[in-house]
Amino acid sequence: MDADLLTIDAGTALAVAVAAGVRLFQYRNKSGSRKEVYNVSHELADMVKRSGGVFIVNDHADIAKAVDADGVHLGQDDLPIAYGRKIMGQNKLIGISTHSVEQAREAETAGADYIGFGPLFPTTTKETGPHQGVERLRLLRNAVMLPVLAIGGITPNNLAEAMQAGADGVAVISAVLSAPDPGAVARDLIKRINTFGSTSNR
Ligand code: 3NM
Repeated sequence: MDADLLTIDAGTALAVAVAAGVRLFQYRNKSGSRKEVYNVSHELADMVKRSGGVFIVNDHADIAKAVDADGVHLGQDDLPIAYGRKIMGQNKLIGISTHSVEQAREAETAGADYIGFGPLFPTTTKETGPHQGVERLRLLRNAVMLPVLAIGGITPNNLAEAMQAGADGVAVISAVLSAPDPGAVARDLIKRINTFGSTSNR
């Protein structure tokens, strides 16, 4: 969930996603104050806990720890994984955004629990370099054992390409949040994901 793309409040958006069957949530807020990120994360963490889902805070390991989130997601320019682990402890999840096989291998060696890889397709949600494409995802899939979540420009129409290239799952922002009926798109994505068995070799 990206704070800058929300047209309704975060709690309402989360309730819609929970009702649609989404179980893994990340709160991403690049423009708000840390106080706002803390307050919203606190509310969302409680809601996700009640729903039985998994809640990850983007960027801020201290806030993730403070709200007892299930994990933190770090970018290449954020805290090193070892320090994130120090804050979060052994029992929480640490995810890392990666944009190359080399970064994915580094994340695996450093003890990440999962990696994001992207942008798989063109996206305007984040300023990124050129998109990676499914062939690079396929190469990365074969280079690491960690769960790989594909991100960037994923929609119900191209989700199959990501899964067929070896993604264990997908992370989606605008296709859901910018849709006239976010719940319907989330249900559609989940239905399509569930047609793929586990592709991993773990
Ligand atoms: N990270 P949408 S691409 C947050 O490549 C983010 O690491 C990316 O949003 C990466 O689903 C991205 O709207 C934007 O394209 C994803």
